[in-house]
Amino acid sequence: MIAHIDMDAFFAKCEELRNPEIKGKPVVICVYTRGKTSGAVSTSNYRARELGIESAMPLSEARKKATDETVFLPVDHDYYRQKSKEVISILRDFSPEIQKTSIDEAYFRLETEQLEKAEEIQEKVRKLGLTASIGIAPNKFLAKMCSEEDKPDGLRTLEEDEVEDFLSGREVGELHGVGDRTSEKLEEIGIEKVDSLRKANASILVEKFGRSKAASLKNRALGKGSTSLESDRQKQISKIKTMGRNSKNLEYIKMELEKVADLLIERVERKNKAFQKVGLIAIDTDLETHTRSRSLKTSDSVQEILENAEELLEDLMEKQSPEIRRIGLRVSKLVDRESQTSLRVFGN
Ligand code: TTP
Ligand code: MG
Repeated sequence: MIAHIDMDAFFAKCEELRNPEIKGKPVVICVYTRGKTSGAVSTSNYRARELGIESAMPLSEARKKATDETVFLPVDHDYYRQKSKEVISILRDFSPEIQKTSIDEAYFRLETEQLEKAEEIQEKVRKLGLTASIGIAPNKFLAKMCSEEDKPDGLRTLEEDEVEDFLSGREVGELHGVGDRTSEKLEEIGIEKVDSLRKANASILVEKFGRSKAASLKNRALGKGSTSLESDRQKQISKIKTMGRNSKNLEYIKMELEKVADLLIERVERKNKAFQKVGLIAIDTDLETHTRSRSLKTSDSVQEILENAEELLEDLMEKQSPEIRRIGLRVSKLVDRESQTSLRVFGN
């Protein structure tokens, strides 16, 4: 079984923890843009949500809904990251395999005594002064949906034989991973409910979405999904591509390298990582692999990857001058990067 943990009103709870005097009041965490006059709501505690103040709302609107006792505070990512680490370290005592997916969410594997372990985790989180909701299910996307079911401080488990009931009657948009655009497109072909998606004609889905997306939609409706965790202890991220043509020409290879770097940095960003080592991988026309690497100060910059990789490439070409067929890049010694959540309020 896979478990998913999602902290409740995370940033707001963190602030309540260090400012006990605001506990019980509506609390709004803000990302300010110009001075303190404009910005957006990062999150709000449950009291503020009762007033209708929610994530991503413009501050001007939030202020209109606020009562006199409502507290507005600026985001402090460093502090929340610290608390996030404390939560993850609780999980480590219960699970060998953890995939952190954001500052307040993680998947983890629970092989035995799932319910007891989840309760213990929640208890330990409460002792930190925070609360978490946990979902336990046969795969990741169901676990994620379960963790949202009984928020806050909720615990929901779903057995294999309950999956169909759990999903049936829901709108397709309630399936984790099915966004507004996909829901709209499904509606265009007359599919609004999970039940109709489950029974939908495969060829119509393929025509509308392409083979791979159609399959993934169908699987979601059937409650099937991935159980593999990309452990956050992942050691490296790499990307390699076959060049347009085999070459010994430095400028040409550098051009291909830039494309690889663009793809690599996307992965690095998606995983919210920074790195301390850059490596070059070159496979020549005899299929021999050449590697070079270099340590650096913590970085998350594509420019830095490229500058270092180009020097490594120059060195390789100068010394061995192989005819290159495939070129790749690797970053390793990964560390967690600053959270990107503050950007999400602006829809990025
Ligand atoms: P969420 O887990 O979506 O929200 P939450 O933890 O505040 O509340 P819930 O109890 O519903 O889980 O996001 C985690 C943190 O990410 C949240 O505390 C603040 C931040 N965040 C933003 O900065 N912008 C956003 O648009 C959202 C949704 C979250
Ligand atoms: Mg949360």
